[in-house]
Amino acid sequence: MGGTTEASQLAGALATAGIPALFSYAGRTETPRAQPLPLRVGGFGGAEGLADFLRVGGFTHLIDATHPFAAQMSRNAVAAADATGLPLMAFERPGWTERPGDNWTRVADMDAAVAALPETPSRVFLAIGRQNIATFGPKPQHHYLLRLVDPPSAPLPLPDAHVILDRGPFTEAGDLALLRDHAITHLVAKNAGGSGAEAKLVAARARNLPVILIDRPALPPRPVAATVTEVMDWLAHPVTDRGV
Ligand code: 3Y8
Ligand code: NAP
Repeated sequence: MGGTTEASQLAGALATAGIPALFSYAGRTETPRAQPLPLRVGGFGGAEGLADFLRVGGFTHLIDATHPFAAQMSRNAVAAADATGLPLMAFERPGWTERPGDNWTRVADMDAAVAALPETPSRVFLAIGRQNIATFGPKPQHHYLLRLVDPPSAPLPLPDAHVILDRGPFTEAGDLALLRDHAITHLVAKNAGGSGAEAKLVAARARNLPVILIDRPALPPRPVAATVTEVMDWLAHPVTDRGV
């Protein structure tokens, strides 16, 4: 199950190794990146739907290479692996850690991020995508810069918002220019980790901007790999070989 830079890297490795695999997107974006594997797009219909899909498809392994904030999908993957007895591996990048020069306020969730914003009207780069914009409705006094993958399909729930359309991975130079050109005073971001979304944090550090960083949602215990090699090794050695 894909949708991240890491999933795309893994797709390449699987294709190169000639390992039969199916790449799954939720269908959140209009034109998702092509993959060197057969694709399927759309939900499975909950954990049970995923379990049925895995049984019927004759799959031998389930890899959850979705995003750290794709919590529902990851929970369903654990439930479906339990229900089918299929071995599951999560492929997840480590979270970002604070560096000298960072000015971070770490918060537990989206509501805490709203609370962490000042009352004084400010200029906020709300770099969390589309799904949680309405959460920031209680602080309409700010100017919000929104970066979306696709044009919004409905009016935005914030009175003072500017939308730019862009699909990552992003660059430090590009995000530095964005913060400068939009005179951003605050950055709100998820602790996604990985390289594709990190540029904005590096740019915020360079401009001494405060960052409100949202911690990842808690997930059930599951095996986690942090590199393509770890996943490929796991695939190559069936569970019985490792006695686990
Ligand atoms: C549909 C597939 C690849 C994967 C690229 C990564 C990097 C670029 C950075 C900012 C933050 C954000 C958002 C972001 C990044 C990568 C990765 C990553 C963040 C695509 C993709 C799909 C999605 C879904 C989309 C969400 C949204 C989140 C935008 C493709 C491009 C903000 C996450 O409009 C919507 O409904 C968008 C929804 C989930 C979060 C949200 O709540 O809005 N990703 N992003 C996948 C599917 O259908 O299954 O279209 O090509 C993939 C990527 N987005 O292969 O190169 O690995 O993280 N994605 C965040 O980090 O906060 C942008 O702007 O700085
Ligand atoms: P989510 O909230 O955890 O999942 C909601 C539902 O979407 C799931 O229950 C499942 O529907 C469906 N779904 C999610 N990922 C899927 C996949 N890869 N293949 C098939 N169905 C999927 O998910 P999300 O946070 O919206 O993320 C959706 C996609 O965007 C994922 O591919 C994820 O990797 C990618 N992404 C998300 C973020 C983020 O910030 N959340 C960032 C970058 C990329 P059913 O219950 O019907 O099966």
